Amino acid sequence: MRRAVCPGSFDPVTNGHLDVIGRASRLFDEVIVGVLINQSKTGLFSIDERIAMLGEATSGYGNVRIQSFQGLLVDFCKTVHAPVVVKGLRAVSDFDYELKMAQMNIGLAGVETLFMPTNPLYSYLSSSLVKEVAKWGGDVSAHVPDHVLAALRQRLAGNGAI
Ligand code: COD
Repeated sequence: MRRAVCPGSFDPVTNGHLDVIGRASRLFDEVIVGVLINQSKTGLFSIDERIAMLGEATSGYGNVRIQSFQGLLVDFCKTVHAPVVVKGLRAVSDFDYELKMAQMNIGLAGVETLFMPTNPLYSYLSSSLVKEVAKWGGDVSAHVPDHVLAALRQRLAGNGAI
């Protein structure tokens, strides 16, 4: 079975992430979306909330599983028996950082990285930007699925941001 991991923070999942996950799901038998548990960073959404949002957004694919992980990505890849990581590349600035991680990951454990050029529709999109715009009441409805938009509105209203 050809299996790949799409890793990230997904706080929250955007249409840019989903484009890469969807394209990976057509190339591999199974795609495991790995949600990083980062102890040193508090997100807007909990890990369970991110997993639930990803699960709903990818329920139509049939071959996509969502799992959280802690520690090194290469160890997670080993645990789920995936020799390949798929990453989206938005810009040259992404490439600089991603290349170093890819080289480290192959050196550490022989885990390969496949880079997918981002869909130009989403090349400027990041979870941070979506949160920033939503926080100040900007319209992010074109950038996230409807259920993520609803969760953002609810969370930010709860924070007194909108
Ligand atoms: N278009 C296309 N792709 C996109 C877009 C977009 N608009 N936005 C995001 N992506 C893709 C990118 O490939 C990105 O890498 C991925 O989605 C996840 O994005 P985020 O922002 O949710 O997640 P990050 O960048 O915070 O995730 C970083 C990792 C979790 C992948 C990384 O920190 C990691 O591997 N950590 C584990 C610890 C480890 O192994 N460290 C050593 C690395 S050598």
